[in-house]
Amino acid sequence: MTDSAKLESTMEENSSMAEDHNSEAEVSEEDKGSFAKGIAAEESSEATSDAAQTETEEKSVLTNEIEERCPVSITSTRKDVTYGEFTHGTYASKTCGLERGYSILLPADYNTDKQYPVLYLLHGIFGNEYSFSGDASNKIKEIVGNMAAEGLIEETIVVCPNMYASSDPTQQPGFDAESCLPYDNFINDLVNDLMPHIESEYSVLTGRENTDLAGFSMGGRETLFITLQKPELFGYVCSMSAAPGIVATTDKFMTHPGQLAESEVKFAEDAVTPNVFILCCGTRDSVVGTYPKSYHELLEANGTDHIWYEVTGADHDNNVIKSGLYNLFKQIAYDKSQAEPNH
Ligand code: FER
Repeated sequence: MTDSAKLESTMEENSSMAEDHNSEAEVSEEDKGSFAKGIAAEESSEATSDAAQTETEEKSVLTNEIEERCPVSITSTRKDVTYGEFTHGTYASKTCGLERGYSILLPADYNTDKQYPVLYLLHGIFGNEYSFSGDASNKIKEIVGNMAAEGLIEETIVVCPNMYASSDPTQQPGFDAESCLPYDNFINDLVNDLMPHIESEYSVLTGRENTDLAGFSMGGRETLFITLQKPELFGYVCSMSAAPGIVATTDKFMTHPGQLAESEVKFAEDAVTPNVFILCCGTRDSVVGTYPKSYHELLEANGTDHIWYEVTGADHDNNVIKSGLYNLFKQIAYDKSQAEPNH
């Protein structure tokens, strides 16, 4: 049985638990891997044709239209593009009182004479700083590299932290309220420890116009939470397949006390807010279901501007990650082109 099949069968078994509010879902070690980086997606639409790898392929058109699927031309390995590689670093987290790790994707020609925008990218539950860097099928390197090579976006540094910000190195994530607290604490670690570290150690552009935030599932939930709490820090945001728990609810895994009241799921009146704030999810998400849509509805009811879209047919998987990152970068490209007509 593949990881994906096992996760699906876990989902089926657990669906009977929807009404049993006291049950805690049991998840095997293998399934934990699937949560962290998404269920392995069918890559049929990804079949790399030679045509997609030539320079004659169609270039992306700069519009602000959302495209449900990331084009194959953007996820392809192109002969004429040199891609960055992930490396690993650590920082002193005052928040946790620990040295903590992150993966970082620097552009292939990273050069301290230049300064680069930064995307902070947050993993799913049971993940760590290797969840994205260890999964080549999410095509992060290709999406960033190809869109920069096309001149759509600046070459961008991608930082993948360990989002489990516990001061107890033995604490483990799980489907209960206490085990989730370190995820909710990540906002402090990010803002007070990791961002200052990245800004001092690497040649980066600072400020909201140059700072992006995205995350998948548990990372999508914290992306939403962090953005609502600190909207002035991030110019461009994408919350993908966000997990439940922003507001109080009980799903098939656990009872969530809620990070915010429903009336708080909005930006403060006078807040400086992101230029682009995207929420998305697959229409066939077997893990978080319609929770992302419910966040969209809550934001809408509370008058908070955002873009909401669904990826038709996608599950809790890399199709959504590829789509979300592509559309985030596409919106950045469009927004920058409007702000700087000569760019
Ligand atoms: C939950 C459902 C889904 C939950 C977390 C998830 C903490 C996260 C899934 C993932 O990150 O893939 O009830 O509670």
